[in-house]
Amino acid sequence: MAFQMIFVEDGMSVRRVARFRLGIAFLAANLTLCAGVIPVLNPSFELGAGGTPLTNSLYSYDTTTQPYGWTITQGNLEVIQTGYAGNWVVQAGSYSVDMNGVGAGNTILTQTISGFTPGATCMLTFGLAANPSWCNSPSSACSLQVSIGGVTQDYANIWQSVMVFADQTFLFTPSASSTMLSFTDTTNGGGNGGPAIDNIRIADAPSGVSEPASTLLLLCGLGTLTALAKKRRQFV
Ligand SMILES: [Ca+2]
Repeated sequence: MAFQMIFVEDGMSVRRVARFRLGIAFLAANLTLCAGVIPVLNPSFELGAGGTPLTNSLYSYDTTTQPYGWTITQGNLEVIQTGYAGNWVVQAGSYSVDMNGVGAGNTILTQTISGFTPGATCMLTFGLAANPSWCNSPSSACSLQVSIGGVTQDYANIWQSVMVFADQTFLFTPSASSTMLSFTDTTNGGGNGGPAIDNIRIADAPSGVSEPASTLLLLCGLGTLTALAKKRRQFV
């Protein structure tokens, strides 16, 4: 309110005050953080149904046993221990997920994540690799689609002759306190192996990282403030 009064006293019009308030609103919206670390159940796929420790297991959408905290809504997947077949690795713990179990393809793995501040920008981080027995050349590359908080990211040309996980990240701004996280194997052709995931994390975005839409809004806010500051100097 103090800023508004100063500008009005300097001869600012009601329209300019409104624009200034809009700029402040844009800035406030884009400075809102994700409320720290958002908990993900069984984020590293170390637990089976009921929270018990895993063994190498095939999980399907139509079985009652699902990885703890997660729901397979289509197809099937495998939770695989490091060292399996002599070439399987993990990013954290002892297990990671092969998004294609046996032949089905297009497996969808979901978890409803809660604890968000609506409108706050968060960052999803996950380890991504390829099953080196199946996705091991450009012609047999696999693909994955990841969705959360209204943002969908596609990862194509996933292939590795030697399996190694690498972090993938993207920003999203949920509009509600809970939102669905989903991983979909979008590889064509089925097979018995696909993209691999592990170590799912959700937290505040590091400072200096902005999603494109937020950046645009932030620039609009800054542009409005800059223009008004110039106008104000003219009145002083
Ligand atoms: Ca793991």
